[in-house]
Amino acid sequence: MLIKKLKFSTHGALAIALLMGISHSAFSHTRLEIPTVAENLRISNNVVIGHACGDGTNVIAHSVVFPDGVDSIVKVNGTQTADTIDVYVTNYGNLYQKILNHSVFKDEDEKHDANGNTVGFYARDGKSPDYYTTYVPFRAGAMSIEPTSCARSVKVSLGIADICKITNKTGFAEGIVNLWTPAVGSDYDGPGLHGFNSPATLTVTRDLVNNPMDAACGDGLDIEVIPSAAQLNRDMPIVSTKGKQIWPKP
Ligand SMILES: [Cu+2]
Repeated sequence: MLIKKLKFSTHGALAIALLMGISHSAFSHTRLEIPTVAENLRISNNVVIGHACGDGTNVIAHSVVFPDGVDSIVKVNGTQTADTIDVYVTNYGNLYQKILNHSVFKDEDEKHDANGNTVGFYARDGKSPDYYTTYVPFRAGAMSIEPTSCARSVKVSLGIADICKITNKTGFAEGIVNLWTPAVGSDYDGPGLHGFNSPATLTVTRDLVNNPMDAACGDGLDIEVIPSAAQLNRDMPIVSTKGKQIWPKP
């Protein structure tokens, strides 16, 4: 990509790109390799780290959270509802597993909730340079859309941090961390930062042949499930297997 060959910082290049009318998405924010999948299909996928925190920086740690479906925010056609995700998904919970891979980050682990369900993972002790694209593999289990519902798609928003320098929360800044989180009022919103309110998502589409919608559903409903602020505050930190919180610094 031409832009990548220029010796500007990501953000300098961004300003120029904006002047040229190029979408910011051309810079490969952190996203999923496969952002859309049919229901009832288990896939291996990757979080794709598109860049670090500017020229000369490395992503040295990476933290991922999936909405747990317990207190998650659920939206229907863009509007928040009191429904739980169970209204639209028959098997929500524990759908995601880390695929072990020490090629870039030497230490990793899943994050589990009180029921032992995987609600995220972290990878650390590595270096992903600003000019590299790094794949962090995980398995996305087969999601089943509730047949009696009118859901035609379910979009799962992730909370992700690409950490270039380990700080406490007050140290979050450009050049230090990229927070790809939904802005839901958690400590990890990152207002003003590069990835503000720009989470990676995985959209599951209904299999209309094998799981047809009732005619009364019309075009159907687009559902979103988003981690709550309380969950992000609980699950975004990287805690070592010995129980020590590594990021953010306490
Ligand atoms: Cu970006």
